[in-house]
Amino acid sequence: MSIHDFERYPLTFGPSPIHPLDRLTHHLGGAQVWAKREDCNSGLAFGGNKVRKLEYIVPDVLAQGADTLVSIGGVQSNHTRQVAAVAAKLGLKCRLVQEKWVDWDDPVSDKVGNILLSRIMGADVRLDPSGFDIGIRTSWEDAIADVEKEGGKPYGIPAGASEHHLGGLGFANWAYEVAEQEKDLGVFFDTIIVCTVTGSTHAGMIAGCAALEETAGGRPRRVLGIDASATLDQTSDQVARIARHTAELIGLNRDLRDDEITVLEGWAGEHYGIPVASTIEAIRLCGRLEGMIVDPVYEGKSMAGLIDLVASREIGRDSTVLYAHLGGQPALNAYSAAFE
Ligand code: 5PA
Repeated sequence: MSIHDFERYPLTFGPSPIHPLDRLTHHLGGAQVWAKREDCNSGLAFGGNKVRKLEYIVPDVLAQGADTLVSIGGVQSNHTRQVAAVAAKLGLKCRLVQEKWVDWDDPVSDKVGNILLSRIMGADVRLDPSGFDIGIRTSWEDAIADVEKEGGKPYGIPAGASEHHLGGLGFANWAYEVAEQEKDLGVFFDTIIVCTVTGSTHAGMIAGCAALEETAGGRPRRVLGIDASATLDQTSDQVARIARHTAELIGLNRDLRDDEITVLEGWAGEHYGIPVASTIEAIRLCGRLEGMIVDPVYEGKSMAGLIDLVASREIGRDSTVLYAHLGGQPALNAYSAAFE
């Protein structure tokens, strides 16, 4: 088995764009920094990393004859917005559990941004007071049971599509896509920076890079996950588990080494979803230097990590770094107070 043996339902425009961040590179005075843009990977409600994961899950949804996608996230979840978009595109219904994962009291948090978009796309959005947890949730299991009781045929997609047996495939394939783009561009990214919360984005990349190295003579590279969950142990465990499972699925003939699974802490702050000073600085810096928008929950934190790692020379001057921009900008609408 290899990644190419899995069915992929097209939801993206094709390979997502890669481009250099010249002014940021110059500002940091170190490694060459590039970005690969999952925030413009699809025409489905602003795209993002979940659209890629869902490309490998939709064939199973269709095979099972489901009529309702059931998923879960925080109130400003990007994931649930992308599930709502995919449901709309497929002509399916969508039930979303939106928990209170973030203690951020912006008065319009549950009205603007992602949740607004999900409502526009026709999802049945249910607010739930439970707090942050990346694991399997009873509220989500209850929603699946409710849809069934109401006579529907639910298809459950867990938080971030991570605890789904096919959840790592989208970003395993991303690694292969990067390798193709490297050939065209004549560059090699020795370091990848990726934001990690529910884990399957980072895990898929790890599995994909390892398989690429093994089967296609790819050069080794570092895939550095930047924790944005503030529950490091749980996220690291989840990344390791999903990476190993995905590696097995795509036919890697060896166990992943622990040193291939790196989740770095230091930029999440104390709470998921709450930006800290380095997050806000990173958001402003990218905006001012590159016109590139990153969000306060995920990408602003991984960008803060990249900035520090390059500035401290932890990522060397001769490195070429790929920043995986995973989307998430709609949530900015609920964070105006952070920029006053
Ligand atoms: C998210 C996740 P993983 O969950 O796969 O680790 O990805 C982290 C991540 N960047 C990074 C953006 C923009 C993201 O949206 N978002 C979740 C959501 O509910 O939106 C799953 C948590």
